[in-house]
Amino acid sequence: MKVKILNEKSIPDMPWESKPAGCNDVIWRYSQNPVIKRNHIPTSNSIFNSAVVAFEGGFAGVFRVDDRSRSMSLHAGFSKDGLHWDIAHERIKFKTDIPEMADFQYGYDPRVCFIEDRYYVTWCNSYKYKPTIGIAYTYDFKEFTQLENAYLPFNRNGVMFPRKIGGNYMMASRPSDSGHTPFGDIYISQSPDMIYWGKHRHVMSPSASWESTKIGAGPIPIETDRGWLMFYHGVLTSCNGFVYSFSAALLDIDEPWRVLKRGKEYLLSPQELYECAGDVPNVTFPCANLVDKDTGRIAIYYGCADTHTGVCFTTVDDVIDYLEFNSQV
Ligand code: BMA
Repeated sequence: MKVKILNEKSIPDMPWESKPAGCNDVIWRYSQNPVIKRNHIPTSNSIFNSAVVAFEGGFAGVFRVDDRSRSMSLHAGFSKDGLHWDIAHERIKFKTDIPEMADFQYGYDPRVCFIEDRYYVTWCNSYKYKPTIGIAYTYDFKEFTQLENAYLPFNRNGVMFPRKIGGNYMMASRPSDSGHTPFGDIYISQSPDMIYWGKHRHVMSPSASWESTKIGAGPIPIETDRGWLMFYHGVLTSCNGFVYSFSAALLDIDEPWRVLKRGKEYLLSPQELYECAGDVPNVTFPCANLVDKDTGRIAIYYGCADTHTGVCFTTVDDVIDYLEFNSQV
């Protein structure tokens, strides 16, 4: 490996498939996609933009499940191999001593980030039916304690960094509106205590055609000796509506709002049938990555057409090599 990965675990048994012969892409799909199909549990209409982590010798996750009344909520799940999942039929009921936070309407698009001694969940949480970023923590994926929302509405795609930087927790987010927002930049906000978030810094605006409408952080950024490697989604508005693809950026280690490299092109876009057809066509939406510190292998979990969950693969070296020669900045 050319690039050194910092602060990640060894996950020798994480999902992996080698790049298919003749494939020139930086990211390639798992041959058995989608790994979680829409009706995986009896109550689900769809299971898609979801977050998984290595946990106790296996894997655990928080899944976006839209049920058959089309209510959106988060469910916990466990897996031995990261591919076959046992997902709770009931939604997560967050414990909280903040009455305003207990008023559940909907929740979606979770991310899970291990920081210090526990797993933090961030997600798009409704507050009086308006989306903003909720925060909770868990030690065991059975009991979840909810904290204050990070921001005022409207906000989406809250993605934490896995350690304090310059004395503060850091979270990327994308301020938005109440609907299918036609704009969106990535910002980073800072907090000394996971409650008060401020010192907001602008990171990136939409730029290239594939991401010209809006962009949002995807999985938890990966710390390397070249900077934070962060996958992010970008949206193009076509005659037929939004198209969600994703690429990668490299951010400064100490001031992650400084963009060092940024992909010129998408690295994965909706092209397979399960990404192009579903409840919302033409969506590939990454929410998690597993990274093996020893080999640099990455498995990305992504929502497919707001319907199923897929997995795709790359390596830290492959992505950073790509960015080296194909950067917008
Ligand atoms: C975004 C979010 C995502 C969804 C995407 C495409 O605004 O709602 O959950 O995957 O739109 O529909």
